[in-house]
Amino acid sequence: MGEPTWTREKLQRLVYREIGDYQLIVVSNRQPYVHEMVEGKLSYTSTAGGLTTAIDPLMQECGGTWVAYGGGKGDSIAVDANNRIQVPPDDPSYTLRLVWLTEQEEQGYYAGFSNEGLWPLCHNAFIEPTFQLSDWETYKSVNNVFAEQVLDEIDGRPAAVFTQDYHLALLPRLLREADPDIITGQFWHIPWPTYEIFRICPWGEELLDGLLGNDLLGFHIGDHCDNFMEAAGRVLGSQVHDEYNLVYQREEPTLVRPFPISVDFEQINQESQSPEVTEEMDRLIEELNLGGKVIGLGIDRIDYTKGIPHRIRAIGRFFEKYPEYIGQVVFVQAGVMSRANIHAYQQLSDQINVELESVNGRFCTDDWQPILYLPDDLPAVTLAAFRRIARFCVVSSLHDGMNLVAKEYVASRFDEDGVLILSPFTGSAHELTDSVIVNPYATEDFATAICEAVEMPYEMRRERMKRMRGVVEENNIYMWAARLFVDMMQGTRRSHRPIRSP
Ligand code: GDG
Repeated sequence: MGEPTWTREKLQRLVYREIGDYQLIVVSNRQPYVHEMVEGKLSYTSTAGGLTTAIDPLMQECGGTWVAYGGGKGDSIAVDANNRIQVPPDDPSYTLRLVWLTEQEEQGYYAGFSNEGLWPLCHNAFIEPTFQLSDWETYKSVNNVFAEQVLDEIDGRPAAVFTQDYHLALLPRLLREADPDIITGQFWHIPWPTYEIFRICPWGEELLDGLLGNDLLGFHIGDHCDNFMEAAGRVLGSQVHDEYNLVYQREEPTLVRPFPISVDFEQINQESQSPEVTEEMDRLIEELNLGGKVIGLGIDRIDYTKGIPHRIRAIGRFFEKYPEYIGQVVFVQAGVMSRANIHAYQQLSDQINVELESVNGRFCTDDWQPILYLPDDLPAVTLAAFRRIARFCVVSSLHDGMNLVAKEYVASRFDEDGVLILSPFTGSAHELTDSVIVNPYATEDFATAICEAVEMPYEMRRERMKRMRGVVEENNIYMWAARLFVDMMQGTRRSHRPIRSP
């Protein structure tokens, strides 16, 4: 018998038991809800991306405060005098506290050091990282701004701070120096590179030392933990105990463990059965002329790590190799543009357009287009409808910490149909072994994999989808949160501190 499935209620009970008098503070760059002024009226949107998908349901259950950068035009109007607002706006259950940054700070810390430096450094996508001293200085000062805000929120009370991602690598050390009693945990949502790559970073020592201010540091998979521990040992000379996953820096331990992130299986499963989704399916099939066709689907933030040009090339090759499918298969590529002010992303956009023109130009007929490209922030109901319409979903990342799109597709297929084509360079490929796994660089194999997905008999699709659904149902977001939470609260340093009972 496997471990029983984790639910919101079970997680809530666990948090209640473990948290005692500690307040839970989540810190991330991106806020879960952005406020905008539309025609003089305040409105909000929930932000796209893996982080919000994973942490928002956790905070809705646990309460506490989420500290994040307020980047929306309506944010300063929405908050109270202490820069706080209760969210989700429609059914408030936790506090969002916003941090304000100047344009220059956002440029240097976010676009610069985080996304032109760390992001390409951590992903094997052959985009050269750029490291500018001024960006690094801004990154350090913004991490200090976050630390001040978090300490102000804590106000000397017992607190557990759960930091997200690569924008805030220096925060845990700053918190620890200010108050060694704060419990610190961090989850790194992207891969950690090998030592050979990591040492490219001119400020690698400071980054590692910052992260080793954590009691607990989580990555998606064991390989990333191993890479991190090796870097700590070789760059910083920290003591590394591989057998216990412990790194000692300044004579204090950090537990480094894999926690494969996931999705809210049950919610996606339920939502995808709603009448709204069925209506949306009918609308899309009608409007996009998809009736009677086999539909393939990609949903991605438009990012060079997601292998979108590789996917389009493979679709082109598929129609070349299997011309009997011309007019029969339509590939829908959806997804939201991101980081559009960074040169590498503008180049990617141009490259996608060139690849699209090449495939659509070659194969288009009077009433059929092989690839429909919808680079918009599509509403959740539309994405849910596409997942149900799609016979197969393609995730072709060149490198990806986990990839939630793959798990969302599986969770939404309550009909137990559908094929997932998945890159081996994703964290998800470690769990979703019943997908069709294919190297996105191997165009020929990729085209064959698409054909395999199109032709896979119903019984086989069903068996494989059933097994994958079992995996995602079991290893859901609540299990991820529960394991992280327990390790953070009961970590090695924590053991000598009293747990205050509720
Ligand atoms: C990072 C790591 C890791 C996409 N387009 C739209 C939209 N989405 C949603 C998807 C999914 C999320 O965004 C993307 O999550 P991923 O996991 O695929 O990727 P990253 O954003 O790169 O996330 C990744 C993740 O953190 C969590 O740790 O898995 O490896 O890179 O939920 O459905 N949502 C909406 N409109 C869109 O157009 N509303």
